[in-house]
Amino acid sequence: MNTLWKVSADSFVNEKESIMRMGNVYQIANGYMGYRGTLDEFGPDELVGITIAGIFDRVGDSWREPVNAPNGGYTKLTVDNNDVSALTTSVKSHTQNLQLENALFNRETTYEVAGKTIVVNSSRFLSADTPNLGVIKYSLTTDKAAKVMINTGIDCNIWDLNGKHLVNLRLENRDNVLLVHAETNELGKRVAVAEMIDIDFGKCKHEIADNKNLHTIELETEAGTTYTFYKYFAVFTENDTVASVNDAAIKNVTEAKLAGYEKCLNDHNAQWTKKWQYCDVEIDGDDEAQQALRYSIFQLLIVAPVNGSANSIPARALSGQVYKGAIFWDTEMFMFPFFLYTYPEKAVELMRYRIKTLDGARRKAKTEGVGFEGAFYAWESQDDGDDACTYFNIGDPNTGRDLRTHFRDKQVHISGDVAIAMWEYFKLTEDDTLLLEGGAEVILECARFYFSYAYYNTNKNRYEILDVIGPDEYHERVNNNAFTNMVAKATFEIANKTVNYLKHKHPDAFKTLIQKINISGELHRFVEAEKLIYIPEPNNEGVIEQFDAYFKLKDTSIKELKATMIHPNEYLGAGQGLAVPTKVIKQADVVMMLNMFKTRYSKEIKKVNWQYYEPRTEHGSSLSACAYAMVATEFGDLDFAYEYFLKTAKIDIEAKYKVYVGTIFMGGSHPAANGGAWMTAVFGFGGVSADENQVTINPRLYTKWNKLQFNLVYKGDRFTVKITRGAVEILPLTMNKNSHTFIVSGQSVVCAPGNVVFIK
Ligand code: IFM
Repeated sequence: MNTLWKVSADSFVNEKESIMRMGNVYQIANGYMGYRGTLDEFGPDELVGITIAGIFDRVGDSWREPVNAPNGGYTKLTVDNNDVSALTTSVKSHTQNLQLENALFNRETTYEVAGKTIVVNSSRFLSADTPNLGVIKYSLTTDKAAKVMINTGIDCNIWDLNGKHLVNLRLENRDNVLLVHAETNELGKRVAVAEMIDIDFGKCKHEIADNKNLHTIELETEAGTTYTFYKYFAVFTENDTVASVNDAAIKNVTEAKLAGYEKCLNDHNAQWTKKWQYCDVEIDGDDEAQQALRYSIFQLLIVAPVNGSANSIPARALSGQVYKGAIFWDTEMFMFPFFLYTYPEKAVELMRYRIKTLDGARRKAKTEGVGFEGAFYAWESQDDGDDACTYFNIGDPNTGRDLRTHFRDKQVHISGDVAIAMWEYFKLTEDDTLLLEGGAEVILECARFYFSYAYYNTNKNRYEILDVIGPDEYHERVNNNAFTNMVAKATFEIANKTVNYLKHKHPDAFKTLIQKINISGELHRFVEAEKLIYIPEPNNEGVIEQFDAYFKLKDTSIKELKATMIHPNEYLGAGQGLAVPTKVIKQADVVMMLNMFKTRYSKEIKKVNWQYYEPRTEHGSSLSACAYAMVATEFGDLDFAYEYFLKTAKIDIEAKYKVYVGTIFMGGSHPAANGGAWMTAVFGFGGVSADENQVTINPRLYTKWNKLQFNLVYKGDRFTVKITRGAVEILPLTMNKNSHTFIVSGQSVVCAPGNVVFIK
């Protein structure tokens, strides 16, 4: 297997921290659920987690979080009455790898048990073809005859951060299909896991022990013979549109077993072939960048929502319950562009999720602060759109007290982020069904929210947005954050465009919509606000002030600031944080704005602001590096861009990230940074941008790279773009429906279906 298509380890480190990080690196997922990269015999203490997308639960006053399913992938052996586990048995060798081409996790462990050598192999995948299904091939070989007992089935000891989420667990055996079914604690939603094995050796019994529903297989092994069996497990919840989750799970595993391992794997592989055809990016001349970027893309592909689910992608993907499984602006601003430009059928689900949760956003607007109009999306959004973010969202490790944070009530840019993504989808796909399905309503409600939040400064004849948090979360309750004001302006602009579009193209739908939300008397306000909203402009040196009076803050270096920390996990923001009185910022803020609104700012302004803010940015959020990388490509410092590109691209493959903020555990994967890696490659080094008229490519190939090749979808048609030094080749698919204009380094070309275009 090509090393650029896999990640691998050749030892097992028996330490909690390592097991936790490996669980993230080697996770597999299929949009429906994620399965952490843990070993077959592991349990909750090793953070085994099968996290189900889109189903949440709350226990007592603890945080609401996604539900982890009972582990249908569990298998443990005893050899001559000795338990065999990488945790307790002598491990002679261990290798594991994750195949990126098809999301297959493999492990091989050789143990020494009572003078005998036993080799365990297993491969697992979560079907990309049948989302509820997981499949495992498990083999064992002993070097001498041995008495082996295999315990395999469903482990109901579940790792939860704030659980126990499943109540009334019932463990059954229905004609050799093991079934565990239960209800969620809060809403009583039904969850079922079924498991079946395909085994042709040993004596098989059913047993319930230690909260596990098991097949126990006794076997006298022959020296050197390999014994292989297959496991099929299925997870269903009440969110699946099935009459009975139990019956659906049983049916699913029964059919899978009948089809057999090879067929299940082939169907799964076929889906993966398609995913990579749509989404791969090739970098020639730089294996490190290639592998990290491909791994980042892989991370996005495994968590792309199941078609028709209207689910979105949490900030820690499906790597566990961290960050409450919540959806942040990370999705729209950092992940969505990847899907929009490569896999729009997934981008549309992300947007449907925001339509589905619009009522939650309306509830939040009404109840937050003095009460607002329109849609104020949840900072941490779960299934119903209500905000999972608490008012005291971070614990102080010095005092043990919870800190008042204003992420929930003041990070108002979230609504505009949603509106912008919604419009981008329409712009680049020309598909207006999403607007008609509720997307237009989302946009208008977001504009309505900003209008009700904005303050009209009569002296200055301008609208201002006061008392907010911008992307830099270390400075709370600031006025006129440049980023937020720009996002609000863009929202008004988009709302005005939406109105004009619907009025002309879909007058009936327009009428129905404005009646439904009773907004006709307010539309003129959006036109006025678009014009009159205050946008902080560059000062004489060209620097844009991040918010009112930012320039008056103390200029301390990050090093100096950090030297005064009492605790390594201490949070630098909130009320008393060390960064609050200083210019030290957590993450890209003005630079994020320059990246989002590229065409509004010159190269010089980008450079000046990058240089001003970069030394003051802690990059304390994984969202920061890619913004700095992309803006650096814009003003031509490709070495800086590359440095930040590697930071964002390697975050999850290297897994060296911090896992605590304050007292909060947040060890999981970083799909926003993964999306940032793709954006830096394609938008940054590839110089790609698109609007309703054309695709623009201004290549900025990094010195080390010989070729950058990627795939794009534009208005439903697909293209491969190859950038080499001094040349660009565009390959439109033969099955494309239309010709499209590309502007390559200022040269306009028409790309007709099947006609390769070469530009020197
Ligand atoms: O959305 C981000 C935020 O910008 C910084 N803190 C972490 C959140 C989730 O990734």
